[in-house]
Amino acid sequence: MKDLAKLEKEFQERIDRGENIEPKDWMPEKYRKTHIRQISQHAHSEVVGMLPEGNWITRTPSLRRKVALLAKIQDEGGHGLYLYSATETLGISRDELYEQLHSGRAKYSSIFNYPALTWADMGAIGWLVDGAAIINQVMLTRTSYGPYARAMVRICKEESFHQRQGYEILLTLCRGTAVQKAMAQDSLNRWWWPSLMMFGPPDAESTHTEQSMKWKIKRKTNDELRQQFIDNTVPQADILGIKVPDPDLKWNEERGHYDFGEINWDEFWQVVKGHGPCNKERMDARRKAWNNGEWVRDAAIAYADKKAEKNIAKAV
Ligand code: BYC
Repeated sequence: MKDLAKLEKEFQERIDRGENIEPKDWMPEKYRKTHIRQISQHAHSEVVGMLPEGNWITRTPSLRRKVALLAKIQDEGGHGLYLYSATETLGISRDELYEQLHSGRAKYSSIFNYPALTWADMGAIGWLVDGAAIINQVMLTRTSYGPYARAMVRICKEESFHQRQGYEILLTLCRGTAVQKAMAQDSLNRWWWPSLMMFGPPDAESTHTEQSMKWKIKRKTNDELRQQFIDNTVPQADILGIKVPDPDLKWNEERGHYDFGEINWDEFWQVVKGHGPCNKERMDARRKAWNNGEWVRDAAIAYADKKAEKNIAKAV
């Protein structure tokens, strides 16, 4: 049997050559655990992320908006399912993953602990939240773990529709009445800073970035992706004619990037630790959905058992 150091060296060489790692390949235990953590957090984020928008399905301003919002939310449920499947390839069951979420042990993206107060928030979530997600996830289409990278390709295509539908909601409001434009500005004011926090803590405080970059789980750091998001998004706000709520935001000719103000990291950690405006509401909603769905799971299992019994009877 090869010793561990040799296996680890060969594993790193495969990563350095740009090879994908597949479920049956040997991998260091920490690589497996890091993926279970990251992919399942991502799956939970998709599923919890359905809640702030689900809240607006019955209150869309038109049938056309309702159809698009329903499709977007359904996509998010689908993303959660691909990602739970990708996580299962690492040897953990879906029940265990759900249990981690419902018991509060698993994290999900901080952004979904903020309330969606007005219709403009459906625009801001699509534009900013999905916009931030795309920047992060395009990088993840080249992540080193095959099932995660492949799931990301499809997810990114769908996210780009989500981002456009959000931007178009805001474009319509910004071309509407003064009250509608003010509603768009108010939603940008509330969602801007939490969107920047989605990329995670500054590089200097990030616990996982260094190792994740070596293993090509992450291809760019939290700060690099955050900067990319700001550079892409500020000109889009200019087109809408609304103002990013950051007095220190300024184009820096020398750096070729926008300089921006201090992010409130205390607020970020408060939200991550469960003390954000909607943490309790989101977890209560998830647990309620899980408990209410028990009869559906039982019926599906009973049906599958009955079918298996019939197949066995036919075979013997
Ligand atoms: N919120 O060492 P770091 C979406 C945690 S959903 C909460 O930098 P890492 C969508 C981090 O987990 C988008 N926690 O970590 C859905 C770690 O704690 P643990 C979701 C955060 O993993 C519906 C600690 O802070 N996208 O697209 O190297 C509608 C230290 O951080 C957050 C993904 O999940 C946060 N924002 O980097 C619309 C993408 N940030 O685990 C849209 C996949 C950090 O040690 N994930 N933490 O207890 C990633 O790319 C990386 O996990 C992150 C963080 C960049 C998020």
